[in-house]
Amino acid sequence: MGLLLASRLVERTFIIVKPDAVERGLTGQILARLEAKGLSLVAAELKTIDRATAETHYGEHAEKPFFGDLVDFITRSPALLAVVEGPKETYKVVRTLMGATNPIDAAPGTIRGDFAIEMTENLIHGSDSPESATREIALFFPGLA
Ligand code: D4T
Repeated sequence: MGLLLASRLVERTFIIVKPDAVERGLTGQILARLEAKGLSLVAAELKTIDRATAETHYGEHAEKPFFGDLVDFITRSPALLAVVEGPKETYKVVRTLMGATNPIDAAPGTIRGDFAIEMTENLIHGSDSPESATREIALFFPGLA
């Protein structure tokens, strides 16, 4: 009974191993960090994101000066789209492993802190809240939502 209840304490979040990471052959290392932490892969697909989906995904940044570059970047070559699962606040676990958005500020030991140096090319996306995770999983993996 206790085990059954514990197994239900799960939360899913959405990640993108971005084109720069796939191009640099870092996909395995990035996924290994998430798995070593205790998160499980629920779904994964390697694909080039189309512009319309990228613009929807990054809609909150539509008015920002970096929006065009961001969409060009995220659609330029295949990315690994994935859903990962863990305990409560899994989105936060992933964000902590990712490190600060700007790799200059990302702490050593984080994915961005160890492998990235430029702002746009920051290797990984992770949903920034459970609500964002629900929205993003529905956008990229409609069959799972
Ligand atoms: P993502 O969404 O890719 O996981 O990144 P974050 O959640 O850590 O950061 P964000 O939404 O603020 O930024 C999205 C994406 O835009 C790039 N970016 C951001 C950029 O190129 N220039 C900028 O000034 C900012 C703020 C990097 C990540």
